[in-house]
Amino acid sequence: MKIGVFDSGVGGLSVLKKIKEKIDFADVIYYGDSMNSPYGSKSIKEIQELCLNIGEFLIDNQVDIIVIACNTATAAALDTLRERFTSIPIIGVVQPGAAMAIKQSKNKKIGVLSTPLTAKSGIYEKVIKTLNPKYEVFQKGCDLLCPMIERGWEDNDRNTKLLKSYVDQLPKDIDTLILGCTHYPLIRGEIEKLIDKKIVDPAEETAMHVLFELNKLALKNGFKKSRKEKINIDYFVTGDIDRFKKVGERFLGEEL
Ligand code: DGN
Repeated sequence: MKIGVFDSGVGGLSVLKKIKEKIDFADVIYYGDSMNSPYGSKSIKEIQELCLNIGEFLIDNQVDIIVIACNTATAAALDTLRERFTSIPIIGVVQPGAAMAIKQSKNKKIGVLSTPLTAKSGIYEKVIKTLNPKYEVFQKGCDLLCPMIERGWEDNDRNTKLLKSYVDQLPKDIDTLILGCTHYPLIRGEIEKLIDKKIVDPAEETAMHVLFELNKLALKNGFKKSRKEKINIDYFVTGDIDRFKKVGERFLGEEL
């Protein structure tokens, strides 16, 4: 079986990391559209077109499932991809993250840090309120975090102040915070130092959803799920490969 994972660049590697921890019987094609990164500053239409092309590429390469390992791309293009490609399951990171946050939150007040586009789309609020209208959702778009994380986050006063300025714009009484961008797990420790809330990383729950869908497919199609010593991952990158490798290794937590 083969999983297609894509992102605007390296961010999705933090999702791939969790998939690798949970799934040892399927190979992966990872598509990093780093030439067009960041998606956060593009229009919804542009992101949809880029994602449709990537979807076609992955389907041509016979993947059994597609994972949109990017909150921004999920917000802009999940529905578009599901409408166009009806033959395989397509999973975004938002729904799994939202469902996990609902399970975690006791006072029904959830905060989300994300790119400005994800925040503006209101996708977390829409999905959470569809699951349970009693929850309140507060989204903050953080325009500067992605490039800083890619450059390598430096733990200094200036960066802490900036991060704090974003966190402080969320209401004090939320009890759960979603890391609504696949870059943010890399600074989870720094965020935790500033805010004493339950933290939800949608990547973890996304990996569980992928496992669930693959099990369903295996049952339906009679596929054998043979455990592999090491799964095969093919990387396709539209931008600079050396940079992808260098930055991506921090996201994946191992050599690329
Ligand atoms: N990491 C992506 C996300 O989860 O939204 C955003 C990356 C980007 O395009 N800036």
